[in-house]
Amino acid sequence: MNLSLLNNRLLTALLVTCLMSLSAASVKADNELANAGFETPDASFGDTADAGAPWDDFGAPETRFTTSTIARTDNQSLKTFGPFDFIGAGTGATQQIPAEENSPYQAEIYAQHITGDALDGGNFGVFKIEFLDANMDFVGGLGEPAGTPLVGFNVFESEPINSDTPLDTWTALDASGFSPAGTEFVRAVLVQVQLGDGQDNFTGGAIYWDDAFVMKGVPGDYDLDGDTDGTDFLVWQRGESPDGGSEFELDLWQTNYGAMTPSLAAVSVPEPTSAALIMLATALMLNGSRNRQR
Ligand SMILES: [Ca+2]
Ligand SMILES: [Ca+2]
Ligand SMILES: [Ca+2]
Repeated sequence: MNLSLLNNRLLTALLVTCLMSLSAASVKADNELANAGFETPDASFGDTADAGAPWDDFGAPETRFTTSTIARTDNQSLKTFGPFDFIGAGTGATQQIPAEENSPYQAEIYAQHITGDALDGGNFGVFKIEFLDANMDFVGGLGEPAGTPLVGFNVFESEPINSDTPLDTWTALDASGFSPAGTEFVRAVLVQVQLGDGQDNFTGGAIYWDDAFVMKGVPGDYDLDGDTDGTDFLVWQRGESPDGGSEFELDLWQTNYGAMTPSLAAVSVPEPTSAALIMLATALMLNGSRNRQR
């Protein structure tokens, strides 16, 4: 085979790769949650007491869910408030999806409270993920909960939204975590807790939620930031990954070095067009240097 034909084939292959990466990069996110933006049911004619299937509501009977025109994306978000039971119970919504064991899961939601209905007292909300086995029981095992679980154990919980959180702005709540052995499902949970004094007083505030996100991340991503890079090696070395210091995890890291979850690849580095241009430029340089060698 002559060299220029080989080079042409190389160029063609690289171009195809570039185009494939372009189309892959422009697809947003493998979010595994359905109705993640709370766009259904349509609440344009008023409140609804439904969080929107396949989300399941929970909380006291006084709980109300309201799809709101305060939305981060599209037309609606989910609003939680109450329950007005004076005992500080939680109210919120859950959704569970199939999951794989021993895997990183990226989980996030956006939340805000607003001027005029701000969270006060000790009232707060959190987002979390819980890993369940085939019987829908909580799975014990790897990882430590980031906070005190409100529902079950082996829960990965975000920082709270509370009276310290800036008003009138969407704040990302991250609840990423590792699934233990035996995991069959991951359950996303958003919860608001309204405290009372046990009698007839309660403090106030509502929370708006939008754009929940759960997806399986890349193996070897031990700091759960969506990529597998040098920082993850350091986390593994310090023994802070689920099975830190193990050969198994080192192999996983090596095999997946440079990998990135599709969602992050879509929204962050590298710019797809510049990546394609760099690859094309590299191909042309290779082509040029080979031609000169002849
Ligand atoms: Ca929305
Ligand atoms: Ca990482
Ligand atoms: Ca990183």
